[in-house]
Amino acid sequence: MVEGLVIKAIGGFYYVKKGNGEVVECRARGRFRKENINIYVGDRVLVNNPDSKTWVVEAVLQRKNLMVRPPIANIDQCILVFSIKSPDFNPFLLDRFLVLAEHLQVNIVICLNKIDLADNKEELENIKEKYNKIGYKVLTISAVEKIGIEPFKAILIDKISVLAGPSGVGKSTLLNIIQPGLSLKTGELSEKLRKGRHTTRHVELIELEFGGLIADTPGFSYLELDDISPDQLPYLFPEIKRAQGKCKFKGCRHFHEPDCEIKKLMDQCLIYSERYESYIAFLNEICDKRRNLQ
Ligand SMILES: Nc1nc2c(ncn2[C@@H]2O[C@H](COP(=O)(O)OP(=O)(O)O)[C@@H](O)[C@H]2O)c(=O)[nH]1
Ligand SMILES: [Mg+2]
Ligand SMILES: [Zn+2]
Repeated sequence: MVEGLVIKAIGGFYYVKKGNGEVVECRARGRFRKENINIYVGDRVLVNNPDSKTWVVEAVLQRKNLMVRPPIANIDQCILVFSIKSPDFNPFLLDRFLVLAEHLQVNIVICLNKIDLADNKEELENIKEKYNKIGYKVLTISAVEKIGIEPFKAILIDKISVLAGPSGVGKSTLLNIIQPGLSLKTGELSEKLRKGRHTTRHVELIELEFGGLIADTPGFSYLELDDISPDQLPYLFPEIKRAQGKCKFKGCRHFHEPDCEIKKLMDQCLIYSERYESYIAFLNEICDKRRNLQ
């Protein structure tokens, strides 16, 4: 038996890259279904070819994390791509992606693409400063003018990364630039394909020539916060997490409670009000949903 990494899954077949670099097409052991064992892209598995023809996944090794949509295991980092224009930068949507990535407990890098379309440098700098202060690494990129490509490649080396972000921000364009020959569909063509009835959507880790693996994800316009509890939420905002425990009330949700440290920090402009607005909006959303389920 040898260890390998699942890099693609389609219709019951798993493509496993073995230690020697060879990729083999595998089936799962029949008992997996009975035992409710799933195999995901990103899983480290043990494979075997008993009859020296067909390969079989014999075991799934313990995963460090699992993203649900799209299903990918053992992610090292989420690369959140947003554009400054076309579509307009949406801080609330970015916060939603950030909270979900924090929940996965992976490294996070924000990439601001299409800086060639920015009206002014100041707007760009302000966004960058905001997320830097919270604690996030921010890369500014123009895929079209090939600005910021080398730092973008550098963060991907030898990691398993997931590229996420709204549709149309330039994710596929960026991948095509760092990996010529990939020829991912971009722009209108990809939109048409996405809406086509016969396009199968499968998850795949792309091997980068310079080392590392990356998964492109379909553009999301909306993401559910289903798996996050109201008590977890403050810990998914790094600036709120840093001040946890400093409020008057133990278990303060930083909403209507008096003597709330988070609100004080916001009044002193040490926490961005937009971020607090996102926090409250998400808190309400999560609480409403839970009430409706009761
Ligand atoms: N002006 C400008 N347009 C870009 C840039 N990057 C991508 N685009 C365009 O944005 C559109 C959507 O890109 P695409 O890669 O398909 O976005 P995706 O949906 O995130 O994969 C395409 O028409 C690209 O040519 C950029 O840096 N600047
Ligand atoms: Mg795309
Ligand atoms: Zn509080």
